[in-house]
Amino acid sequence: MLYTASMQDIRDRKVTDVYFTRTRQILEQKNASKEVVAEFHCTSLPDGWNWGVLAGVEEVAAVLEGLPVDVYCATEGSLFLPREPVLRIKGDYATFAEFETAVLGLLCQASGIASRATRVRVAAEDRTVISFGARRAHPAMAPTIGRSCYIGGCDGVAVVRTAEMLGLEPSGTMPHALVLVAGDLATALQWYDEVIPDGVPRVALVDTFNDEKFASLEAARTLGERLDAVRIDTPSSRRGDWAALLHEVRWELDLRGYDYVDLFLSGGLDEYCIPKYNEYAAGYGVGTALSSAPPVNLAMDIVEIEGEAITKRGKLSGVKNVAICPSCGTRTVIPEGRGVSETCACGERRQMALQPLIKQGEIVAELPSLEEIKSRCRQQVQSWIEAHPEHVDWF
Ligand code: PCP
Repeated sequence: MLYTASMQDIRDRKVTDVYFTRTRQILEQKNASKEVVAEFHCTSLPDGWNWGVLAGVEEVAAVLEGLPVDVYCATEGSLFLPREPVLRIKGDYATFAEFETAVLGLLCQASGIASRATRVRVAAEDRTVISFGARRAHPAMAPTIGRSCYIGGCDGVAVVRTAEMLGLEPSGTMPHALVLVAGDLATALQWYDEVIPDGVPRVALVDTFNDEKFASLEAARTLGERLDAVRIDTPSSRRGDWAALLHEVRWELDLRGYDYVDLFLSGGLDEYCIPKYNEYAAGYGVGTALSSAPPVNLAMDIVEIEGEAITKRGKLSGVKNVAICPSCGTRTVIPEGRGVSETCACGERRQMALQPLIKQGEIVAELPSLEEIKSRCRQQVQSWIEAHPEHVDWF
């Protein structure tokens, strides 16, 4: 069996920290539950990140649907900053207390992966990025991890079931195992070309037995114009000056007329090292950096009880929203319903980030498609870094 919790387990309030169960029991027995508003936000982002991207909203909606609560939420794929609320739940506390663990788990992990994927995307510029990270996480998590990677900017995912759920074609090259079992690269490549349907790119893995330069030339001679790319996954023990090796491979391929053969890189890649290879690479396979991205440490805090603004030490009380100017991009956390001007200093009408998602258990928002979410993410990150180029500060 797999040690995974089902949707039913979550809906049955079993995926909860037990102190919430006990709190609900106490409040029910004492007939003391109250109408509260709880907000989700983080006070900082992991690893010095300068922006976050919200993911996991569709799953949160599925978990909270049917509860007697109202939920406001930023649209999935939206950029957010520390201290900005991204989600708000209003209702009788006892009715939703036990969902805090699950809702945070969904948002924190998915947003961490999506946010890291945006950084990888920025680093890779317009090169292809494929999510290779399923092998670093529990297999039951592969689809949600792949979805977050895709939202954040990956062009494809390697796992078959993930691609199926997202409506994509899975992307992949060939494993070292095929070259090893075939006995040599040329045989593996010929078999691949014979068996795998046209339309699937022919990408030769060139680091199994021999030097990448000579193996790349062998691959190009073997498949000629049918070869799309070589994948260079040099073991870390042999990397040395990897950029110099890539330069050499590119040079030798070009010299012999194989300039149409792209270089696709994988193995230990992240947003910090990718810029060093952009001069040579047409694409990257990124695994651990994405699937094991740090979670965004969102917290759920009560900010209002029975209509009165109240919260714990270190937090701001009262219901809030984020007023964003679509023209100048200014973002301001404002107290909601306190008559704060809807007009930005630039004269444009500001838009509120948090919008109704669920009203008394019914999903009232039209959930955006995956492509809409991805495109929102791309546009918002692009606008943000155009306005704040100093936020791309890691390379
Ligand atoms: C790739 C590469 C990395 C895997 C993918 C994920 O594996 O070697 O180890 O990348 P990461 O380092 O970013 O997590 P393959 O080369 O396909 O593995 P195999 O040896 O099975 O062929």
